[in-house]
Amino acid sequence: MIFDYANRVLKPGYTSCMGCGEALAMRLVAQACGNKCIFANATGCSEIFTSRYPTSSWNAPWIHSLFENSAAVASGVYYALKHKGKAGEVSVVASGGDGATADIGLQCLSGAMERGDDILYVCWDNEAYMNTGVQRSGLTPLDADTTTSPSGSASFGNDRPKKDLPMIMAAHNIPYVGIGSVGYFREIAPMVKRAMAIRGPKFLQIHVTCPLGWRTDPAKTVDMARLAFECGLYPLYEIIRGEMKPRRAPKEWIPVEQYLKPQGRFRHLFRKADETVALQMARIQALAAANIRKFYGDAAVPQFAKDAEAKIAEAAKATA
Ligand SMILES: Cc1ncc(C[n+]2csc(CCOP(=O)(O)OP(=O)(O)O)c2C)c(N)n1
Ligand code: SF4
Ligand SMILES: [Mg+2]
Repeated sequence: MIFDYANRVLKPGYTSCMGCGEALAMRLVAQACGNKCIFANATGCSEIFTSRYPTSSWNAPWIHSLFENSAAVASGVYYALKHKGKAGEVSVVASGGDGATADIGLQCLSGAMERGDDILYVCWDNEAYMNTGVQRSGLTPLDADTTTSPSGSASFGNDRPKKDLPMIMAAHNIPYVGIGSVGYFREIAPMVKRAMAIRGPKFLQIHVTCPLGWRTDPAKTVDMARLAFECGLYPLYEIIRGEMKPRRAPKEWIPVEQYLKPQGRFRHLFRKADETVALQMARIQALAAANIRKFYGDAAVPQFAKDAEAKIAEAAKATA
């Protein structure tokens, strides 16, 4: 059974948008953690849609923290439990969106991981500050159109590649780092269970489709997240006690266009077909190629991705 409907930790009635990947992931993570758990939740969509005053969907102790400090709040709860001799009995889970985690809360998160606090931190990565109207975060992908990285005649949108947050977390030498996806939602609960079986600091990042910010069909939430993995732009893996375990590769790697085209945030890349756009698309394809090579070796990189890398190298030579 993947879901115990009779004993839900996150109960129905929350007010997320239709097809919200963050809500699906949160429901599965909460259920896998169980209600012998104390949750600290940074502000952001997940906090807002589960706790609309005066109601709450939480069937477990839950604390609303500030935007930047859910990891510090979770650490405080852990030390209080430890002081009372209950640290092994009740687990502590902190969470936040990509903005809360990779940008504004990174210092609190780093501190908790460095101290070795026995908490699980979960980042809901929908790739922008969605709750306040789709602003760019450090986890927004290259060329995504957001309100603070708008595409237009002078710009292809967000001009920086996504920050590699999981590797920043791995650099803290913590015993568990995991990257999951709502595209493979059945794998989320087992990942949480593997993490929770380990004492010490644990970090889980889940790729969650946001139909509002990505401008995608709410019925395609799972499909979209799958395409992100299948094109190589969103690698999925676990690092357990230092051992890297990439998710098994898809049967075939697909070109990044198949993932980007159905999304309104990348529509500007498909409006016209000239050399500038082709080069930009090659840049994105090259990011996917680098990911595939990093986790599965050079032989796994498909020819079309190698061609994109060659195109970029050629363009760089021409401008040198
Ligand atoms: C210090 C501070 N700055 C800004 C805000 C406003 N704010 C609340 S939620 C939010 C965006 C959250 O983005 P993210 O963490 O990615 O979560 P999402 O809504 O995308 O799930 C912002 C900017 C705040 N609450 N506190
Ligand atoms: S804006 Fe996005 S993340 Fe927020 S509730 Fe809607 S679909 Fe979910
Ligand atoms: Mg976000």
